[in-house]
Parts: sequence; structure tokens; C-alpha cells
Amino acid sequence: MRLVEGHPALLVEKPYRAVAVADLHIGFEEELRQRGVRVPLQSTKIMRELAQLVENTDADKLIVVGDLKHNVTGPSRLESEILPRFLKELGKHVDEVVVLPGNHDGQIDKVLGEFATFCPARGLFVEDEKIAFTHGHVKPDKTLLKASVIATGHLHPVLRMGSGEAGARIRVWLKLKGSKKQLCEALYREPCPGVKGDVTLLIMPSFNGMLQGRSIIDLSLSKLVRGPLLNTGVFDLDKAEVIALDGSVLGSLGRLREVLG
Ligand SMILES: [Mn+2]
Repeated sequence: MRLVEGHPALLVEKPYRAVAVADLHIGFEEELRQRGVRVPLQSTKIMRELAQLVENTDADKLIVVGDLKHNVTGPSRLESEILPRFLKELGKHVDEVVVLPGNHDGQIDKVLGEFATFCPARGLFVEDEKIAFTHGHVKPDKTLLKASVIATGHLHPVLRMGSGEAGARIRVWLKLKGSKKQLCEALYREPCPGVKGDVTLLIMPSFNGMLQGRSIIDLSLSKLVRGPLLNTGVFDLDKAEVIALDGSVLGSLGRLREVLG
């Protein structure tokens, strides 16, 4: 498994080649468009980027780590028209599209079941790579603790630098480490004998670049936003490694907060 340089995407290499992306929020601009704001259609742009990604990485699968869609607006044009078209088009580039439902994806498997493979929200474990995926808003399945890396979305982390007009925001990865045993005990409230070693929590940037994202410098996150994994307190956010999309390590979150906060 590796980060795809320059993109908010992961590449799984065994037993199949799969690109994993999180938080597409398809239809984010729909509401604005319906109100007459001519925002460019993001789904077209996202499709182009995804098609290029799977081609460049020679992947035959695409894993969406939650929040395929944004909010449903109006009489569900998003679900009946935009998303089927989007998934059909994706299907031309990969053998399989796998979707792990996020908090914005309630019930879409019922409408879109024929266009993608839907996994339980509690997670997908890829044994050969010891990597597990879950969106991050629900408690993951216990089998995910077999993983050495748990990759989630949901947070949309961005690093804010400077302020006002001269300020900038860039999407980032957050890499945290914690004790697997402590995580197991905190999540399932029971003794976890035999569980040992560390687990890496990799929080993925949102694939949709139009989203504002959550500033990891301010990071006054509600419990709901943090989700069950971060809420355990097993992962020390100040020690999180902050990684830019090009793969460069920008520093620990604690240090960046001191400098940029
Ligand atoms: Mn999201």
C-alpha cells in the first residue's frame, strides 16, 4: 500500500490493484446550481481525475471510503440521474467500484446496488496488505483490528497557513499511531487479550477539492465529527504526522499548531 503522489488517493497492490479515495461528495454543487449559481459540475472533473488515477496506477478496482454523495437536494435527481451516470462511467475504467457508505450515503445501496459493490459501513479489511477501510463515522468491525493500518475519511483535513487574503489551505493526510490493545478495549469495552502492537490511523484528505475542509490547526471538533476511533483518545492528535498531497511530511500537528496557530 502506498500514497499516490500528488493525489488524495491510496493504492492497494495486493491481492488486487485498487485505488482508494474518500469523500467525493458528488452533488455538492447541485444545490447552488439549482439556485442559479453556475458552479462548474464537479462530478465531471472528479470523473476525469479518477479515470486518470486508475489508468496511471494500473488499478482494476476503485474503493470509495465513504461519502460518495453530498446531500440529497430536491426530488433526488442526484440519486436517480447523476450518481448512476457517474458510477456507470466509472465502470468503464475499472472492473469493480466498491463503496463503503459514509454518513452522507444513507440507503444509497438500495438505489445504486446495480452500479457498485456496497460494503458494510463497519469496514472492509484487505488481508494481504493488512489495511482496513472505514469511513470513520461508525464504530468499525472488530476484524478491522487485524489491520496494521486503518484508513478513514470523514474529517476532510486541511492545513491553514496564514490568514485573511494571503492565507492558504491545502488538503493533507493525517497519520496517527496508537496501541491496538488500548484501541480494542476502548472501542469494545472488554478485555482484549492477545491483541498487541501498534496500529496506524491514516485519515485521508477529501477527494473533492472544492470542499472547504476542516482546519487541523483550529480543530475544535465535535464528538460527531471525530467519530468513534478518535473519540477513544488512543491517538494523540498533537503527535499526528501531517503529510501533503505530494507526500512531503510537513511536521507533527503539535508543532504546526505552535508555528501556525
Ligand atoms: Mn465527508
